[in-house]
Amino acid sequence: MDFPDNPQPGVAGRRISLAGFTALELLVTIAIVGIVASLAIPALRDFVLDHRAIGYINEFAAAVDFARNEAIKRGTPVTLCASAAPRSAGPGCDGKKRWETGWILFVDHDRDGRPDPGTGACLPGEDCLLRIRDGIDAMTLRAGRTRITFDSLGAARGFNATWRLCDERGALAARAVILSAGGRLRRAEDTDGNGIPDGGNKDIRCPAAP
Ligand SMILES: [Ca+2]
Ligand SMILES: [Ca+2]
Repeated sequence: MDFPDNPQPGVAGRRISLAGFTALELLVTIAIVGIVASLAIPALRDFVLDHRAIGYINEFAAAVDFARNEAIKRGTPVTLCASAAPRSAGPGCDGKKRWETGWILFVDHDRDGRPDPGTGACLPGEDCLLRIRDGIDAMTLRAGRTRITFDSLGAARGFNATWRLCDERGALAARAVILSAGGRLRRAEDTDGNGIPDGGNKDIRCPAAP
């Protein structure tokens, strides 16, 4: 078999050159992707966590508003409380301040913080469950109170408190809402400008591990 004297050196040379160029391109691309990812991933993580936290605190605020409005509309006390097993049969307030486990919202005629058994049809004079919220992972919602009971005028005397929502980022990314005795909920502000919302004139604090 005859072999050519010159087995197309130009082609082989181009291949080596092409392969080298491709490898270099690949390295540069990987480096750029790495830099972009190192910048983008924390921002994306913050975006996702912020979105989740805002959605959850808004949902809590909506539940507080709903409880207050129902108390006024029905002319009877309504209670919102933390519950560790909100979907259990006959759920109740668990007496803990860990609202992230879930909550229940119910007509509470005798203001005792217990959804007393009734027909379930919300008949006049009986307690009944109005809303349930399941627990949430990887965040904490804590307050100095285990429940809020609105009276028929929409006031929450004796139940004013600050609810602190924290995730893995700690107090600097935390959110908080404050309930007045008058029954109004407002967002906690950062009055001293250190990036941490304030409740009761001092920075709120987050649990060590959500
Ligand atoms: Ca009751
Ligand atoms: Ca502050």
